[in-house]
Amino acid sequence: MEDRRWEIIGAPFGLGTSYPGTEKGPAAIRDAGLKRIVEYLSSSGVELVDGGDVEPEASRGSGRMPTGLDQMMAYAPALVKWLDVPLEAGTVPVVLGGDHSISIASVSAVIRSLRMRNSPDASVGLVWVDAHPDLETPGPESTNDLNAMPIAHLLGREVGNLRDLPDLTPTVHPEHLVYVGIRDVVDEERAAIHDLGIRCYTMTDIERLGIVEVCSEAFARAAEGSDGLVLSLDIDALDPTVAPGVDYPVAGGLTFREAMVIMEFAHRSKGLALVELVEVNPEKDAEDETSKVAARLLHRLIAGPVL
Ligand SMILES: [Mn+2]
Repeated sequence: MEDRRWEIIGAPFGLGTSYPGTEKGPAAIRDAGLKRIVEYLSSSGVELVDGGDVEPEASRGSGRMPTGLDQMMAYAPALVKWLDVPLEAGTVPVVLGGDHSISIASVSAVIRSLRMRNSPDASVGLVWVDAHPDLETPGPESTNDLNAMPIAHLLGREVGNLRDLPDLTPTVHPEHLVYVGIRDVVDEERAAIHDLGIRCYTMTDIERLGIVEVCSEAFARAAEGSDGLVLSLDIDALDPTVAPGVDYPVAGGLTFREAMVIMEFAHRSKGLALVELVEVNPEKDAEDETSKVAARLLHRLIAGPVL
């Protein structure tokens, strides 16, 4: 993919989680190596720019449940609008979270753009790499944090009144969604995954099949019948010994090597439309280790396989 263009875009929105810190993710990842990577790669001929941050205006602690709903209602149109520009130009945005609720806007932006450029019923393929399915809906069983709900919204379920915003009405078809790395699932999510027939590669599947086979199947499945591909990587998919700076660490996650393979597969995907790396929390990190891991993974994504 020698002719591909990339644009880094920070989405320092951390209001969809009860823990402070993920809003500092973009700055921490840049400082932990991404800045140097952008300089190095762009000086060696890669079409790569850092487009800066899309700052939220809202603040924490006010508004309706789930946590961050009103703040996302205010932020999503701004992020969608910002992403429209590179998407229209065929540039691949690399979005730095922020908490995972930003996908509500970023994935919607991709679907809107595909529909404007291709056909009105164009659809997106989504590879969601995460310890959690993020398929909760508001209710007594839920954490009621918006970052546990982006997939519920994207599949068309009711999450507050997010669907009132015209930017956020497009949906992902369940057959175009593939989970990788899942290992912490609540009852509501288990039922939805089974009811909707969502393809899900748990950590046990990765152990059984190997990461190369899982990626071959996952990227092919998400691409099949869809018009563009999104890779959404929650850094908590990695094992907490590798990436400790997250809000909900779950033991038994991806190795660094496995995450590198995922990045190489994304690099090679023909229809790659957008990549996001979310949930780095510098306040919970140990000596910026998680930010460094994120920067190294983004390097591999953009530079591609070593040979
Ligand atoms: Mn997530």
